[in-house]
Amino acid sequence: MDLSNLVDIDRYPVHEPGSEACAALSRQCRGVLEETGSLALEGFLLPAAAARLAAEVAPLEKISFDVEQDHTVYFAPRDLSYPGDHPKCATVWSSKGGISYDQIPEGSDLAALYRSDAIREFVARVVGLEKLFLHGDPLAALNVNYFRVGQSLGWHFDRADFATTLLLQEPLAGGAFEYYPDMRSAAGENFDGIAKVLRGDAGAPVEVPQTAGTLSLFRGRHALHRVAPVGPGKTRIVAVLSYTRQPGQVFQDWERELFYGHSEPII
Ligand SMILES: O=C(O)CCC(=O)C(=O)O
Ligand SMILES: [Fe+2]
Repeated sequence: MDLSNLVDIDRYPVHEPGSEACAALSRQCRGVLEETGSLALEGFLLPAAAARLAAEVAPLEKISFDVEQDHTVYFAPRDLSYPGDHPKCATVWSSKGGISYDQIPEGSDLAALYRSDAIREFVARVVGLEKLFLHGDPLAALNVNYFRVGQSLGWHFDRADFATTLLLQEPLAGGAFEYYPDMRSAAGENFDGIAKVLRGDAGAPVEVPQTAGTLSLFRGRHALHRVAPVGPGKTRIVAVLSYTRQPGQVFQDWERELFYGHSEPII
C-alpha cells in the first residue's frame, strides 16, 4: 500500500524498510525505547490523515462497549490477605468504551495502516524482534478506545512486552498518558514504590507527549502507567495495534465477551 497519504514519510521514512533512512530511524527509535521504555513519534500521521482516521471511527463511538471496573495494578484478583492499601489488594478505577477489529470498516485507512507490512516491520525493528505478525484474533487485533469526560485507565502494569498505539483525537483537557519508569523489575516488585503512587505521594510521573497522529510504543511490564481522567470537551480516541511474536494467536470466547461484549465477529 502507499503510505505517503497517511504517514509523514519525510520525517518517518518507514515506507521503504530496505532503505538506509529507515534503518537509521529504526536504530534511533530503538535506542530511545530501550533507554526510556517509551517512544512517541509525534506527527507520525500527516495532519489530514489523522483527521481522516479520527473521522472514520468517531461515528463508531456510539456502538462502543463500555467497560468499567475496579482492578489491581496487576489486573489480578485482590489478595485480601494483604492490607487494603497494599498493591496486591488496593484497587484503581478504569472506564472506557471500545470497539473491536470486526467493527472497524474493512476499507478504512485505519485497517489498512494496521495491515501495512512496512509499519509492522518498522515496529519489529524498534522492539528488537526479527518478525512480528498481525494478531490472529478477529476482535482483538485492532481496537479503538474512547475515553469520554471523567473516564480514565487506572495505574497498572501491562502483561504484554510492548504496546503500540496511535492517538487519533486528543482530549481538550486531561487524558495524559503518564508513567513511572522502572517501577518494578525482574528482581523486585517494589510494593512500597507502587503504594506511594497509589497514595498520590510519588512525585510527578513522566508524561508521554501525545497529540493526534502520534504513534507510541510503550514497554509497560515494569513501568506503572495510566491514562489520567479526561476533561470536558473532546473524547480521547486511541487505536491499539496488536502484533504478536507468533502467528495465529486468538482470544478465548470468554475473554472476548469480557473485553468487547460479544464473542463472534459482528460484521
Ligand atoms: O490508551 C492508551 O494510550 C494505552 C492504554 C494502556 O495503557 C493499555 O491499554 O494498557
Ligand atoms: Fe497499559
